[in-house]
Amino acid sequence: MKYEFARIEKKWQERWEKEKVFAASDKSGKKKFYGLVEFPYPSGEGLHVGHPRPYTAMDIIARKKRMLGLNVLFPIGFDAFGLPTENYAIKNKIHPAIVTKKNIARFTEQLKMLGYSFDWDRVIDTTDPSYYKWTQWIFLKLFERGLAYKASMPVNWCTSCKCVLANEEVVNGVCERCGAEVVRREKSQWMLKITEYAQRLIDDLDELDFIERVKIQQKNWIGRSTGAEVDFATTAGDKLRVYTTRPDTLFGATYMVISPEHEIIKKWSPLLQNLDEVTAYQEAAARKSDFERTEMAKDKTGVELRGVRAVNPVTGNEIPVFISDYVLATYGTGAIMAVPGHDTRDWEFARKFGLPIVEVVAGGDVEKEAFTDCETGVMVNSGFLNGLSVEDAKVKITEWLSDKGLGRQSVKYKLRDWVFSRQRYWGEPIPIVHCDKCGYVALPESELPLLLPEVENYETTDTGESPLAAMTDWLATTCPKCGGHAVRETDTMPQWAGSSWYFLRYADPHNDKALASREALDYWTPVDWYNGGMEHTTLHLLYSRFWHKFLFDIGVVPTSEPYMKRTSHGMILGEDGQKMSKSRGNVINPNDIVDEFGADTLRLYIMFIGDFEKAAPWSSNAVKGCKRFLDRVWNLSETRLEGGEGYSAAHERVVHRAIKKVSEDIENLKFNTAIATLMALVNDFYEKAPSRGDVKTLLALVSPFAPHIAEELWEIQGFKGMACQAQWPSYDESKTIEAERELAVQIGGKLKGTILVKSDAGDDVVLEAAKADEKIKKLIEGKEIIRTIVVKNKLINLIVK
Ligand code: ANZ
Ligand code: ZN
Repeated sequence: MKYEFARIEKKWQERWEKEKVFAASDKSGKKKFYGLVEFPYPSGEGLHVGHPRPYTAMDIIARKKRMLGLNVLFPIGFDAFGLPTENYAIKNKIHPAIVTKKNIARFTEQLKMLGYSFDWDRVIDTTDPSYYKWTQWIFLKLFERGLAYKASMPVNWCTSCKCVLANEEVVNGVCERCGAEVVRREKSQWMLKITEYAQRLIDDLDELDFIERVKIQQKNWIGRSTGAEVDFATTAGDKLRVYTTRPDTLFGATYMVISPEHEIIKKWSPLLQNLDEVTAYQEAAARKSDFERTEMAKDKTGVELRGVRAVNPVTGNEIPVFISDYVLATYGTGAIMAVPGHDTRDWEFARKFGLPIVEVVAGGDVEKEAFTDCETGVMVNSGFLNGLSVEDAKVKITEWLSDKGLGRQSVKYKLRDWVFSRQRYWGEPIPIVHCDKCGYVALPESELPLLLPEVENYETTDTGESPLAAMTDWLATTCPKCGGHAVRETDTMPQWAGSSWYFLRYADPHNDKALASREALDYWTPVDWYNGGMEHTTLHLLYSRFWHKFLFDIGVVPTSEPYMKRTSHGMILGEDGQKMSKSRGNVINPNDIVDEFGADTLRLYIMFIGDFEKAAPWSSNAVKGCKRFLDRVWNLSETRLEGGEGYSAAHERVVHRAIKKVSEDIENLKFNTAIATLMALVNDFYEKAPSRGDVKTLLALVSPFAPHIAEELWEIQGFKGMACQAQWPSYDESKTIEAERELAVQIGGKLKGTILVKSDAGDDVVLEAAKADEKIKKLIEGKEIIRTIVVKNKLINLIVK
């Protein structure tokens, strides 16, 4: 019979679903395993070939854990609020809820087509009111504890989406989503105080099994630095406070720079002789993004605030104060002491404006460039700090400053509070009203979910307000506190809201009394293994760690961290090695592959494509190779073999070795070498016929990768139950070891013969065996062995004189 993948795949998908084979059991004495993948955004394009890589990987892991006897939770859902759906709805005049429904149905069908062992009874949809009720509930808790607040501040404004973006959503100065230019705008926004958790978000990484690059990226993003705040007196009377990581260089501070937005400028304006010039510069800076102001700015610009001067507290010198856009309003104190001798930006600025450059750490040539690599240097031109190391000077100057009340040690973070409101329709309404008398007031919990009202027009207004702002009926309400007139909040939550806690809902998805019962959370959380994209490291992954810590603090969840382990996969590129995109015409549609070769081939190929953690180009040829492998597995066992279920003597060692290798490779995400091992095993079986027991093990090992064909052959062979419910094969370490090995013997690096020794034999044993070999004995007769080099299990090289 032929390998009829289409029939077989449909047959087993239906049986798995009907018999609820992959339902996670809430009442189980077994040890649990919670494997998580990032739930998809159900776009109109359907599943693309990037999705199956992480999904198949975790499916393999989940299937293996089940076979190892664990109670596995492997859920899926849909992260369905957001712009693409809204934009589609606007263009086609269809309600986004209808678009979402349709897209989810298509995604579901595609995911089922790939045979994933998801628990389909636990599917969640972030746009379902029974789900977003709890997203709103968490927001209310944050508001209650002062961690959600409204503030007017300069925000990133995408000129095309007409929407505020979080810092994390601005990549290289453009909108992460649409690529349009991002400018600064002053707007009143809901903010979440993620900064309050900055230190814990760093510290707790230590206990987690996250891949190193994720930890590093999160730490860098949070950006902790230690330094000092220093107060400079000014001729205007007010003090100007700076933040510096190099207080030791204070003697070299020859001018100061404040950000164009600094509030002191307004206060000083009556004193300024060049106010027009200053104002013009402020306006120009406002139009630039942070990225343009820092990363891109090759040429330093700025304007001196003429009429005010500052005083360096250690030298007593009067120094000029500038505004320049290389100093950001949102970091430190928005003001710096400029040390051109040791900071490159300051050096460039000083050169351009003809300001003095003083060397305060010896070792460089500050006439040529800033000497920045000076952390191990010795202080010069620095009065009472002269002769000290940089390290000691930092301590001494900080003490000196605090004694005089001029400064103090300080820790700063690059992380900013999370801009949490969006002026869009398709998101969770923020459950807050504004009352003239009471200010911002939370809706009572009993009014949740606050449903998104029907609107006629989903488009953001040109003034940048949400379409909800045009819904006069919906807007007007009464204040829950005083009963007076109040107005609803019209902004909605960002796309990251629903995904910040979704993994908790899977534990208990139908609960209408709580986001999940404590009992279910105690059993299922934390997530044991979470695989997802590197692009989410400083977005979703950080946000959800923050929310989880908050929920831990208010006693809702049992642990302070949501995920024990985090791994990440590389991207799948087009056949041309470029990123897949419609415009390049190099997109592979998973449905086409499944139609032509079957889901098992697609799964196998996508795991065989290369190192899981690295990007890999698609190869149509290699897809065919994977199909051929499955054909060979089929042909080997499509008719029932004779005999029992024991291993044959002929294959015992290779079978044990294969079990060991595949078992370990799956845990280490080395799917490609696991598959190569299976291929080699099948080759062995073609050389020497396998027993029925050998085939049983092969099918069990194949089953997580290509589950449908494994089930069908399992059934044909008459093994008990289903392959996916079989016990994962175990191996005997001693049987994986080769009894003897052939080693090369070299003399002076030239091959002279071979010897047989026990596998993994020690160097002494190998040397004795080489010396005892007849041929070698003759060759070294009368010579002295001055050195021996043994490469374990490979060769021995004798150096003789
Ligand atoms: C004097 C100095 C001397 C500095 C020196 C550096 C080197 P990190 O390490 O990233 O925290 N800075 C402070 N606030 C700033 C702002 N709002 N915009 C732009 N730059 C700002 O950076 C801290 C250093 O960046 C601070 O230390 C300050 O320059 C600058 F040899 O002060 B330093
Ligand atoms: Zn009120």
